[in-house]
Amino acid sequence: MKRHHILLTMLLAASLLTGCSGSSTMTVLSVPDGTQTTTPANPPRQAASVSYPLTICVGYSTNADDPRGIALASFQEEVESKSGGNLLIEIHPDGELGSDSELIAGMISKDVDMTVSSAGNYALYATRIGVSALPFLFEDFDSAWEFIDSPLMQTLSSDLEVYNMHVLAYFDNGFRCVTTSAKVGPVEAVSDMKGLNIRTPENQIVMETMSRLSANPRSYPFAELKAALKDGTFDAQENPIPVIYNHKLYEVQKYLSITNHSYDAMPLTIRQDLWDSLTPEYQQIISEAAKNAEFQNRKLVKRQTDECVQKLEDAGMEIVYPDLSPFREATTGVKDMFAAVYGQDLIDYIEKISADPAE
Ligand code: EAX
Repeated sequence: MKRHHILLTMLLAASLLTGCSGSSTMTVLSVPDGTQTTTPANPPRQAASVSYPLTICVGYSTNADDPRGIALASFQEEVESKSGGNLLIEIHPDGELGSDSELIAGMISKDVDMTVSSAGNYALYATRIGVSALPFLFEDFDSAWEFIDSPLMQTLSSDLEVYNMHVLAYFDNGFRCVTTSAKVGPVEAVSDMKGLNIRTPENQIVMETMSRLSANPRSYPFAELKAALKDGTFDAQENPIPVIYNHKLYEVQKYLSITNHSYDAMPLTIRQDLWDSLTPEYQQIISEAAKNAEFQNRKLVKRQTDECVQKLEDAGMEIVYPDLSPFREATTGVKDMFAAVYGQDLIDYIEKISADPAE
């Protein structure tokens, strides 16, 4: 725990010095590609006006078989029963309410009440929350969860509040791997990534990682991805093994290369103004249900990561285990690029966790 306190102090001190998010003035974060995002001065928080029974709409981009869909179904059951039907959870999978980036924008415009998406997708707004997606940052789930569950991550999560998002829990998507079509063949070495026509989420860190590997990344909504792979719009995509299996991407992709190039934490968020309007009792019901759903989600993602490689092979995919050292080497520049935003201390701290996770 001591480790967390030291860095938390450093980070908080740094944010006070640099007026990072949470200050009452406008903060300009110059993100590595030269564009600038501004953290708006904290508007006075205006709680929504609500009446009960209250329906809360949750939107997400994958199907209901995905571990996030299964966890949200449990969340719905627990919240509705514990609130005696005063809180109703309406779930919209498959991008019904929009793509990942549209869902997150919907939280700001108050068109969406809750969503769950990759941390790197939220980084379009709260840049620092994307740190966990840096390439090859975590070796395994335990070190990833040690960081994600640290008090430090709570500090980074609060960067979203100024964008009207309150983080309830951190679901898991797993470690992202590359798949390719029969047409282009397997990715067995970095050289096989050159010019690869690969789809990514609208996630700056993943796109930069693919670019550093000399691929040709383009973002595209997940709900339309399978059709785009089928018609040849893309030759490749990258997603964690559970996503590949639960969306039957083996029907349109021949090869799976176990690159584990980016850990994909997934903040489960609720509109801050809606959260602020809830009674302490209802906040507690939602918090507890979110943490129980998180536990279930992580267990399922870890299990499917272990079990589904064989299932994908049985379904006809060829599994490739490339030597990852050249991939790590080629992508170290992404960390350097973002160090300016995250602070080298934060990156060093996370790498230390990864090197020797707490027992
Ligand atoms: O898991 O768009 C993506 O590739 C994301 O990983 C999405 O949440 C599906």
